[in-house]
Amino acid sequence: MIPDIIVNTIKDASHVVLITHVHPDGDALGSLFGLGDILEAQGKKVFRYLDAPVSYLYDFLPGIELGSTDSNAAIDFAKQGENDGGKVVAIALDCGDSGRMGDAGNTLLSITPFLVIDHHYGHREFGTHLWLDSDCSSTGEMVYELALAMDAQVSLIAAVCLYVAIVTDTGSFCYQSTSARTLRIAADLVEKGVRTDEVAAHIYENYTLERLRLMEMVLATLTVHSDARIALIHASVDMFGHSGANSDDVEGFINYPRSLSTVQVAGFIKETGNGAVSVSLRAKGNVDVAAVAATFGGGGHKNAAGFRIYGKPVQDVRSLVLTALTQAVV
Ligand SMILES: [Mn+2]
Repeated sequence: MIPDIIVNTIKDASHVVLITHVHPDGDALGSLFGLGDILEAQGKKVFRYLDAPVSYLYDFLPGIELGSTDSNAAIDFAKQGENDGGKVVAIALDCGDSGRMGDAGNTLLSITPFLVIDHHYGHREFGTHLWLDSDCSSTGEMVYELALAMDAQVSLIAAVCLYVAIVTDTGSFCYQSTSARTLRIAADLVEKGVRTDEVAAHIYENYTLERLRLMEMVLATLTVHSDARIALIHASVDMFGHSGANSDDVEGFINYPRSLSTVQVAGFIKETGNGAVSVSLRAKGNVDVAAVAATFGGGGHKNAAGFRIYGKPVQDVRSLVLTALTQAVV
C-alpha cells in the first residue's frame, strides 16, 4: 500500500524535482520520465534531474530531451517555486541509498519535503517520507500504482516509459520479481498503446559493432568455479580502448555467464578507468547476492546486486569476488 502522505504530498505539490540514480538504467529513466509526464499532465511544473547525459541505449524514450544535468538549475527551480508561493517537493526514484544520487545528492536533499520511492531490498533510508516496497518488480510498477492512487491519467508517452522500466527491470518478465500484478500493469500499458515489438527492438536490437567486439573480448575472460556453479567475466580499460566501445555498451553482459545451466551465481567485474572497479552479481535460486554485495559496502536485490572497489587491479578484485562467492554457494 502507498502511504497516504506520499500520495497527498505529491497531489498538493505545484513544483516537483525528480531525481534518480547515477548510471540510470531502464527502470530509473522510465520511472523518472514516466512520472514527469504524468505530473505535468496534472498541471504541475516538473524538473527532471539527471546526474549525467543519458546512454544512447535509452535515447528513444519519449521526453528524454527534457532531462537536465544542471543541479544548480534544479535548486533554482525549487527556490523559484517557493518564491512564487508554490508547494515544492523532490522525489528520488529507484535510489537504494542517498549516495546513489551522485555528487549533487546532498545539495538536492536540501529540498523539503524530500520523498523516496524505491523497490531495492536492503534500502538505506533517507529523505522526509518514504514508500519502499521490495516486492515490486520495478520502480516503474510503483509509479503506475501511484498514478492510480492519484486518479491521474497515464498518457501513451508515460505508458511507454513505465513499460520500459518494467520490462528492463524484470529481464523481459523473466525474473522472480515478476508478479501477476506486474503482468496486469504491463497489460494496462499495452492497452494504452505501447508497442511491445518496438520497445524490444529499441532495447535489444539497437547495439553497435563496438559493443559486439567488446563482448568477444569479455566472453574470452569467462571462467567457471565450484563445479561450474560460479561464472565470472571481466572487462578491462584496455578492452574498451581496443574495441572502441564505451561503458554503456556492457549492459546485459552479465546475462551470458548467468545463462549457463549449472550457474548459481554470475559476476561481471568492470574496470572504470578512474581507479574504481565495479562488480555486478546475479544469482539464480537461493543464493543471496545482496548479502555478498553488502560485505563490500554495496547493495541491491537478492538476485541482482553490485558494489565498487577502489584502488585495486581488476584481477585482484576478481580473486576477492571469487572467494566471497565460493563461500556464498556452499
Ligand atoms: Mn529498479
